[in-house]
Amino acid sequence: MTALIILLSIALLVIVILQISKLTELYSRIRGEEEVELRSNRNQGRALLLFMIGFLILSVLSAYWMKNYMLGYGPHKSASAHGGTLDSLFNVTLFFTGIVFVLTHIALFYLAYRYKRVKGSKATHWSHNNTLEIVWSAIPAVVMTYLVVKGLLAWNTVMADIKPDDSILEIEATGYQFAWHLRYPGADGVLGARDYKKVSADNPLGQDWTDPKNFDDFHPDELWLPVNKKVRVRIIARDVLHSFFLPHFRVKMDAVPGLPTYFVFTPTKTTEEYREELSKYPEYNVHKDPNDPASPLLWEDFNYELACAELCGKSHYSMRRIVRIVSEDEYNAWLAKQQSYYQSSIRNKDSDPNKGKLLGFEIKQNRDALNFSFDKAMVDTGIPSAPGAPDLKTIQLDFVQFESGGSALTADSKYQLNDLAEIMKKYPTMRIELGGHTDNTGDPVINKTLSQQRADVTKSFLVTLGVNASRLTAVGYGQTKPIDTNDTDAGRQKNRRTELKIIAQ
Ligand SMILES: [Cu+2]
Repeated sequence: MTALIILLSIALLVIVILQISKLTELYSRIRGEEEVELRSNRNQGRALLLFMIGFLILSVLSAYWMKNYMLGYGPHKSASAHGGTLDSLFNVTLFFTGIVFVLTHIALFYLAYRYKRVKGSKATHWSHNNTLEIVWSAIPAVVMTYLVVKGLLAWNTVMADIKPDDSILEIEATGYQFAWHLRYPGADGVLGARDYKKVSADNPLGQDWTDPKNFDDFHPDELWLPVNKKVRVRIIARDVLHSFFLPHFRVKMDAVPGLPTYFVFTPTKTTEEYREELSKYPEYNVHKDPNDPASPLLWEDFNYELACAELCGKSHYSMRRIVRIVSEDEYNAWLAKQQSYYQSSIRNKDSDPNKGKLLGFEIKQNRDALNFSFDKAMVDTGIPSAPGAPDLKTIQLDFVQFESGGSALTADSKYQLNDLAEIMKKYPTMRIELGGHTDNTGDPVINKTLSQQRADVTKSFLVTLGVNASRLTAVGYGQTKPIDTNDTDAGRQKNRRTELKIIAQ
């Protein structure tokens, strides 16, 4: 319906214009051609003047009207340390181009009015004027030099890389069609190595799993940064050109396939502080959905965002990611919740080159777990508080293992035995029993002998680590004390174990 009305209006307008031009033709035939032309010149000159005044006033008014929505003005002062430099550079440029904008428009329309054709007047031919040439070459040259020098100085400040003694957080953003894949360095503070040849379905960034620095790297959905901390972002593209854009921080850098780039910046305003600033402006005190008074106000709903500033394909818009600037404490709490990509998605899968090997971080996790068990056991009274309550004085040595069928310790067993020796030093009066256990496959007598040999080997190893033999008792229980069913593989595996019992504290 609307379309039909628009079409009809256009048709009517065309008819009106045709009729007017017909009228003018008739009129000029009556009044004489020249007279009509002069009159039309006069009218057009005046119309151009009117247009100029309206246009200039509206240009200024619309900028004023929109000022609280524009980056750099109102609540949108830069939220990064370097942003102010760029904003002031922008304002200086705006000042000069603003003057040129107003002057050229006045000249354009006023001259069209002033030098309209008048009866009897004749144009003068004016071929050259040295003074004018000098003036309109020199003024722009001086202004341009000033802008370029100021811009260069700003560029050098903004684009400076980190200094060797800077304390920074280095993260990585990889652009691909159509998202930003973020990577954080984890507890070691260093991003692990990557190689594009290793990119696969379960390794989207091509991380090299033989590099231990990759073990704690994690891939969050949102970009969280602590306020007032210098951040260096490594920017990478996996397919086409993208552009890493944080408008509120005046950060923008292209992500170029095959050419890693970076940007260093320091966020200076938390998300909360930015919202608070927005809340002071009426523009941001309206509901997100104007028809729903239950929807949040615009300032409450505000979040910083990471966008892609390169039109990279049809789903380009979906590259948006939320950015949160938080206090140091909130940041650390968030960090503690993040899971390493390697540990949650790769570890001990077929694609893990370290499958079956004990890694440094696991040795540490095992040590922490063993210490925790002892801490609990040493404060325990030994009297079970409830029937079926776990016996805290009995601790499984899950990482003390033997070559299959024999009594030789596997190479990785030394880690947990070392930890145990340390604990024995910490509690010098403690005495323990080392118990060897098997599952029920094979002959019970042979099983008992094997478990005794294994317990003895464990004891001897601890003695070589400096634990007095009198504090250690080795007992082979064979298959007599299963802790799980012997009917399944998993159950049998649990039953084959080395267990220690605290006999005296
Ligand atoms: Cu993109």
